[in-house]
Amino acid sequence: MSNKRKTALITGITGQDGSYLADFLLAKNYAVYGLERRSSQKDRQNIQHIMGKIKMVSGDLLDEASLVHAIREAKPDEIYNLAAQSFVGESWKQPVYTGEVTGLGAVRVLEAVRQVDPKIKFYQASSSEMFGAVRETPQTETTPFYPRSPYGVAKLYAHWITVNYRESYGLFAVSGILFNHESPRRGLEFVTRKITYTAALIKQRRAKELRLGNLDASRDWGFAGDYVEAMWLMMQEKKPRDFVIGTGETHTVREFVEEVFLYLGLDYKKYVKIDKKLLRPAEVNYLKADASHVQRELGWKPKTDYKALARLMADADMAAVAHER
Ligand code: NAP
Ligand code: F7E
Repeated sequence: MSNKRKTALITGITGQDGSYLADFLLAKNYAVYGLERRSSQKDRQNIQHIMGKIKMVSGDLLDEASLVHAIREAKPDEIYNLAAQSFVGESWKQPVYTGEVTGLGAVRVLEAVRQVDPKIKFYQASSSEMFGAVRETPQTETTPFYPRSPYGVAKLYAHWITVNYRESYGLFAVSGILFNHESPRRGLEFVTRKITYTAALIKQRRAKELRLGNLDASRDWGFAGDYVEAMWLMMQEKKPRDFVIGTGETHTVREFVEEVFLYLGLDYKKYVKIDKKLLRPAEVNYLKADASHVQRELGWKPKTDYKALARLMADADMAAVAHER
């Protein structure tokens, strides 16, 4: 077996998962390249702490040629395609753009892999949003898909094109069907982070209310730092296979709010206001993973439970809000 240092290229490195994956791969002694578009936020908040250890290459999922250049420059053994327009709510406002980036973006990376070096392994960030109006519970690798948003539809295209490139061209191309995973690096537009950040503002008397949409939706929430290990394990397999990654536990948005507010010594009922503008044209009501396959086959299971996740996010936002003062 060769001991050559492996190289990874991460698209979406400035986002939540990309930054945790970069931390994880650096600890495994990978050379890490990150694809960054010109318009990326220049403070690079999530990856500031590792800027001296990773290399950035310029590129955009909308621009096939830029992906070919980036792959030629990085010469990766593994590509993790994490870049996307990832906010479900926004996907109704920008359906075509979401299709271009989140859907067709994946085939652009796959085509670039095929052209530059078909031996490069490819990981696709598939999503539990593909299950949408769920056909069975809990959801497994064989549960039929029924996406309920332009985002979910775009992810389904990316998922199936990954399967097709594996079966048509023999690429090592895999999809991780990941259920919601959160962290202090989560964007403020997603519900868990919106809750922990606003609760911290309320606790420190800098906000008076938290406006939310549907409190009854249930999600299988895990910690992003745990989930990137599953992505890597999938890429170390002999044969490319897809896996469902989740905790197997589900909670409503209301339960998450209650958990966080209680932890901070607040009564959520005094602060939460329902804002109809935050309701979605179609909702995914209930998601719950059956992740027994990944546990059995790859030995992966989450280390952080729901309560610990809510608390670690609340603690981080209490510190962040105090620091902003
Ligand atoms: P995120 O924080 O929103 O990060 C998205 C990343 O994509 C950012 O780095 C962004 O870069 C990049 N990006 C957006 N448009 C791009 C384009 N046109 N070209 C190149 N890069 C572009 O998302 P995340 O939560 O880390 O999720 C990572 C991936 O997993 C996404 O594909 C998401 O859809 C998928 N996923 C997420 C979850 C979850 O619960 N977090 C679950 C299942 C699947 P900029 O800095 O330039 O904006
Ligand atoms: O919404 C409800 C909302 O935006 C969760 C992405 O990472 O995970 C994420 O998608 C639930 C929904 O995440 C607000 O209606 C109520 O039912 O945090 P979210 P998401 O839509 O589940 C999947 C797996 C991905 O792949 C995506 O990339 O919370 N909700 N009130 C709200 N949601 C938001 N954002 N804001 C609210 O005020």
